[in-house]
Amino acid sequence: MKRLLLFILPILIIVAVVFTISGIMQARFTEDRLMEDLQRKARTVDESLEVSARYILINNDLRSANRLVEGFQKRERLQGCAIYDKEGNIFAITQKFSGWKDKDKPYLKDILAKKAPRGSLENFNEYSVYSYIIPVTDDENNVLGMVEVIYDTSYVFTTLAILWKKLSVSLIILLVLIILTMLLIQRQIFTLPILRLTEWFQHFQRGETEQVYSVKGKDELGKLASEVEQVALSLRVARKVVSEKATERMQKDELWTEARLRDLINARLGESALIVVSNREPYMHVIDDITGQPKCIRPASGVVTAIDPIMRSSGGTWIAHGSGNADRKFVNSKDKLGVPPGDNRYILKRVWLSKEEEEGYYYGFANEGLWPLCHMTHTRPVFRESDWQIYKKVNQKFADSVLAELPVKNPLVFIQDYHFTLLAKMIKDKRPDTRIALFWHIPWPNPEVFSTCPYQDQILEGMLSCDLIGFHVQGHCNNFLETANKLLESRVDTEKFSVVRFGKETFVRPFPISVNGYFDQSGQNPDLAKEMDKIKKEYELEGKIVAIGVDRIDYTKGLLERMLAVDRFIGKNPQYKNKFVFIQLAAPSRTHIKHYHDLMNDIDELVEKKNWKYSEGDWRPIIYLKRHFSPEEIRPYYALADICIVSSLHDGMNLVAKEYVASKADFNGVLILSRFTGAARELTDSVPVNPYSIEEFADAIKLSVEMPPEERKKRMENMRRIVSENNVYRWAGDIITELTALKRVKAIKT
Ligand code: ADQ
Repeated sequence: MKRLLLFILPILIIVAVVFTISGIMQARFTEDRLMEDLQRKARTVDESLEVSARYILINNDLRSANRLVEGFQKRERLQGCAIYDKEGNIFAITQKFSGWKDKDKPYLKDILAKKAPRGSLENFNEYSVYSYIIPVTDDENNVLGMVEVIYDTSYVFTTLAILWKKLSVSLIILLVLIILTMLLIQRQIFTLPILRLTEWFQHFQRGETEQVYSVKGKDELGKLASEVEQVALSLRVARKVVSEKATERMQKDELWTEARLRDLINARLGESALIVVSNREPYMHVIDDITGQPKCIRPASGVVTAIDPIMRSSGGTWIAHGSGNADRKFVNSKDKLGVPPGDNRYILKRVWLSKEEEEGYYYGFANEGLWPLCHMTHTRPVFRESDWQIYKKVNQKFADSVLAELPVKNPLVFIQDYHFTLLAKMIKDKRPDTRIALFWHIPWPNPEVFSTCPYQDQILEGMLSCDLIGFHVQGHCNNFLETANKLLESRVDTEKFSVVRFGKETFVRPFPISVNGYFDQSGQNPDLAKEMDKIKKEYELEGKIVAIGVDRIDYTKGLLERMLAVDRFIGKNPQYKNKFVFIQLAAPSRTHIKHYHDLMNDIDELVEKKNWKYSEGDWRPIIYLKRHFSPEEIRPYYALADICIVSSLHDGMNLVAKEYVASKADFNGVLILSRFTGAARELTDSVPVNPYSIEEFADAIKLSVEMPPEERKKRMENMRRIVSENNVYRWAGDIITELTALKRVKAIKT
């Protein structure tokens, strides 16, 4: 609109100026013409009166004089006539102009002396009048007097005012016509073609290249569209070549790396891009409390930790809730931005939720309902109808956001977690051709427990719209298959590990999630070594045995049990007073939920109590660092810790256990791992622990502290081999391979 105004405004100004100048000229011309007419008329009338005036003045005939001047009284316009004697005194005058007598007229003497007529504009009362006077002489040319004709000139100005009014109306009509014409031209020449081009781009982006959406033509737009098609064709060819080369390389590579995953994705997905959906976003913009400036952080979340490296290697789009308080400042008009910041490897599309939606869907149904339902920690799930309604609404919101991104060919969506149990169905309702995988990051309970959920049918139906559902371990898969078998009308194929419902088959598979292999080695990374030294100095760790815990503050993570076990370990083994330190890095999470809030207070109190109990000089057995740490900040803690404690009461996998193993480049570390984590199935060289038994837990700490170096090394070597082989690239590769293979099976069937 601003640009249009810039274009139209100069034209309007030019037209208005030209029109006004010509108007002024026309008015002047009219005024001159009218005045000339008036003068001519006055002169003629005056001259015609001269003979009668001569007679009147010679005979001093007042009666005839009055009759003559009163002839003007009846006229419509203001007109008058005056007869003067040879002294310049009024002899007779029209009644209307009786006041004219008193007017000072110095010019009369001049007329009498020179015997020459005179015309001039004069003021009379509030009127402007034109007076024309001629001298009256006898046959010998002696002056007898004068005769004057007076005309009102106001009609000249009235005529001019009417003229200006007409000109102004014409100017306004002209300007309006120009604006309308311009708008019409602008719409025809710019807006419509741009709209057509934008629409064409949108279809083209999704791969809809049919004739219906074509803008092909000989005009400029057609040429532009044709150029874009050429670029797209080149890209397609390049992708094909990349895809073939990737397939070749894949057959050679052994260990899963970021490059190998990229090759797999290129080979399997070809032109279609991966779309990932999760609740938590991988990069969040928040206002820094101290500086007041926006900053970008990586949220403390296992899902983010796992998916980010996959997206970095595959590109594509990650759709998530924009929950940072500065998030809106960093997105484009389509709510998207390139991430990681400064090294844009994939697109993050943010979905906005109102406070009410976040409360009902995230804090309410997902985290007070499904989270405790799926974790066996004896925390009662809360199911509120209002939360469920909002949960459905938010799932639909995400489904709409996904549908807007789906390409025409081979759409592939990878959904994360329990926040989106209904999403697959909502997507398939509109786009049944979409291949959808759902990964369930938390445990799946047994059918008896799940049957307490009032919305069990809708949740299972929603999930079974997926083509593939992944859990961390076989046990969770079995629980799910059993749940579907018992609670829903469906057929479970125990050989293929699939559920068939209304002819739709969903495969259920274990995919143990992991981290991205080896982390930086402290010896090779001077920055890491420097950070470790800094931490050791700050907390006086030199010469001490250091154990570490890294968690979101969640009742499933067994944080209280861990503090009690440390307490018991020192109580049972006082020789480790002053020699053993446990550091807990703890990120506050879901703090709006009362249970989490209370847990934070309980941990604060317990740490305070236990530290007070043992404190000797500066030594405290527990260092509790309650805040969010970046992955780079966590790394030196992993690297310096002799022991890592993971004591979850129930956990789908637990990535902290794997991160610790991946960080121990010197093999000098012991992992204490709860039996109730998915990770315990793989990391069998950890020291297993039942966090419910504080006694056993304390003994496990002692065992770890006193473990001989050779045994530590051997156990860590084994665990590192497992983590490096079964890394997150393999996890993603397995899921993508499985999902794309499913499609081939279907294609053969049909
Ligand atoms: P979580 O329970 O969130 O997720 P977990 O596996 O414990 O995941 O990983 C937590 C992640 O957060 C780790 O990457 C860790 O480094 C990071 N983190 C922990 N404390 C932090 C802190 N104070 N500051 C910053 N970062 C911190 C769910 C399931 C798990 C499953 C994962 C992945 O509950 O069982 O392993 O998903 O599938």
